[in-house]
Amino acid sequence: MDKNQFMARIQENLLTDSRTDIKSAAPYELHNAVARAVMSDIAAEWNESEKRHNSRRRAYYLSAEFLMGRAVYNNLYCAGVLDQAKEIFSENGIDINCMEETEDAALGNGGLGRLAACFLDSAAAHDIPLNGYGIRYRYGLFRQSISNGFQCESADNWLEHGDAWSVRSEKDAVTVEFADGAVRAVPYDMPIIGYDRKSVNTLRLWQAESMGGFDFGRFDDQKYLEASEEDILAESISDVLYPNDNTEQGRLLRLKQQYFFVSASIQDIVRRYKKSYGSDFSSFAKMYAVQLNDTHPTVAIPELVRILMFREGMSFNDAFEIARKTFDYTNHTVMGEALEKWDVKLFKRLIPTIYEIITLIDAKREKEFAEKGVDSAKISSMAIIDGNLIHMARMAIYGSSHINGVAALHTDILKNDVLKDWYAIYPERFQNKTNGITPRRWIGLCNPELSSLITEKIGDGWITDLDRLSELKKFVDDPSVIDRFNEIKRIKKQQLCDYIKEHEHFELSPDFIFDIQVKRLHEYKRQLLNAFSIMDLYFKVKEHKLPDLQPTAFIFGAKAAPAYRRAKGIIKYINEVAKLVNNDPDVNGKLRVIFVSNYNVSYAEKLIPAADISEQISTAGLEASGTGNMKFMLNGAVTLGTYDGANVEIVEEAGWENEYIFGARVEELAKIRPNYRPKEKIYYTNERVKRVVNTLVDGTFNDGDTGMFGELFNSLINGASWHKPDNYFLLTDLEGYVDTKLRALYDYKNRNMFGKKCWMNIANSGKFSSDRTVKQYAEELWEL
Ligand code: 26Q
Repeated sequence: MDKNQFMARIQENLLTDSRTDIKSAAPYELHNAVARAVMSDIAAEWNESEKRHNSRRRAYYLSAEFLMGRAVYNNLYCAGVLDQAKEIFSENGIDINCMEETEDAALGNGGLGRLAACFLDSAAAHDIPLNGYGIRYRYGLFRQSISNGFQCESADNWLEHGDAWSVRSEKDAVTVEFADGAVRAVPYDMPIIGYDRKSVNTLRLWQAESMGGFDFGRFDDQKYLEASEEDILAESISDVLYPNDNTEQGRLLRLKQQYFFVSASIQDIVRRYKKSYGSDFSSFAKMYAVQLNDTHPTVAIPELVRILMFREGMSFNDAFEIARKTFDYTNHTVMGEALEKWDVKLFKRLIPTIYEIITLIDAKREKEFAEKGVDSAKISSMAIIDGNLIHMARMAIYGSSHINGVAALHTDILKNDVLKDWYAIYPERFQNKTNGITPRRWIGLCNPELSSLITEKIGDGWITDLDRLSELKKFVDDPSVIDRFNEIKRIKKQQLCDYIKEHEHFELSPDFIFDIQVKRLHEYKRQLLNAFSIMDLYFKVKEHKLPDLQPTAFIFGAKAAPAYRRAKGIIKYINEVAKLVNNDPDVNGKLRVIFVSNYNVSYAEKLIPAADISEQISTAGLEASGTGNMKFMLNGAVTLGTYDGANVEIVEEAGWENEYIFGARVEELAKIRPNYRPKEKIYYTNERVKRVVNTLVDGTFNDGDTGMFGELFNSLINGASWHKPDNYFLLTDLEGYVDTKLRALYDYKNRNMFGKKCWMNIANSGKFSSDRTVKQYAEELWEL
């Protein structure tokens, strides 16, 4: 559509849907009018893509989370009409940024959900037939506000102004059966607009509704609440996203959510198969590949078996063979507390048939292992049904063709440690697929200034072929190019300052170094280590031990799971550090600390392009990959990080001289761990460490009498009933961390030298495009 048609469509939509016009419309009305204009513009291409993909082998991505973020700018950009939209808005005296007040689909917690969103974008941009299946949560990840330094949560009502980017497909609704009754699953389809309209794929999200609906009998008996009871119970299934990241919580409703969306999706895929290929299922695994995004959708394996057996009349063995060929499983974590295990009783109560099928699967496994000569102790220690628990990862491995880790180091840890027994039996099933991020959202859209510079230097092919960024290397010794990069970085910092001033009421200067740590709050990600390092710098600045330090702003953003007490204590601690530092006139010209509230995808798009230093400081071995690290790299920040997850590959690509790596490695920690006594060996003997750690308990700070800081102190020094002291090795790494951080801060003073490091990060970031990742999935797993 050209600009005039676009304008005409917007006007017509405003008039018919909102009875208004462009001059007097509210931001959300503008948003909806623009969205519907784009939707009608792409409608034919959307159908055409679906048809084209249906005639060949295709893949489905099953995920409990899709962290899509705001759709409007991305969709305008990928559909190639963003500039037109900007013109239309400015010609009418409207700031296109006004639509930032609306719609931001946070249907995911963090890395795993955002990865799913990046994969969908990449597949569509390269015409790879990949569709997503998930849950249409009524409320996404909670909104965070900070009150007196504490996190407060409120509901994320993302559908408040409607859902202009979805199409409800009533005709494809299916029934999902639970032992205590059935519910209706109604699909909402979102178009995934590939860059330059290469193809338009689909994200299908299921909403739970009641079968019967409103009960007029009860209403007539004046039982008004009971009349709606069935509706409320059914709808509760897709009500809210569980706000846990990397922890397992074996709740009934969570299991209901999983089976609900999985059963609906598998029924949908089977229906499609029958429509295209008839009732002979021998080609099912030839036509479809289904990727399980962690274990959350793993009931898909017994669910497909159930449907093939009880609806299509197949034998268990034949059905299971088809399932095994169809599914692949991605593991995203090595942390014990995140590995899903479900109570047998819960399963039996909710989905008894699925439980029966799992017993058949486990029996088959035992037989197969015995035939392979696995000893009987191993056969039982690897049980899918182990005592009163069902191990979802074990079922996922046994019932899949492939299992993959998400970075090279992570896959090695799976093979040699966490899943070594499984690797011994099925070495051919294990693969690595290093994560990636979509360059469209994570530079093209969020950093148009840097994108223009790159395009000026190497042309515009890089946005869908990110390896081409390596052509930037030849400009590294051209000071005028580095100067321009530095100028752009300053512009992005200024933009962030303006945003933070408006939203956090906090003033920051772009002359400061921006050192940023944004990610979910978790002990293993070690935001507390970062806060400790700032306290160490604070003491040094006060004692005039850091002459000519370049002023530095430490920026944090993180949500803590609402029930994760320690994580919430860490947020309070960071805010206490911020208060002390920012209000101390002896240091606040050199150091500033800010915790931004409600960190989400849209905030990330503003923070990441403004960073000089990217904090990636997880305990070695525990961050499976990380993907924020890649976003910072692509936008020209250096990594200050441990040798963990994809940081390992970032250093490999960019060169050691362009990153700041510190801390104990996986092998060292394995040696230290058995006899680690941080209190005796570090705390009592190292005054620098002691002074910083003591700020938790020596009255420097106030936790509002919650006891949170005392508990954090104890977790480090004394441990707890369920873990040893300092199990994330903050004390081990603190000094090396601060020293490395200082090296980076002093290096920054040489603006050309530091700018070159940033430039080399951009030039070497090609590997971390999710285009590369998705192509590897397509070729090496799905065989598309
Ligand atoms: C499980 C059961 C019940 C409730 C919640 C959960 C749950 C939810 C989300 C468990 C784990 C998650 C999320 C995990 C996650 O985001 N992992 C991250 O995945 C990224 C993409 O591969 C990696 O880059 C990160 O390193 C990894 O932490």
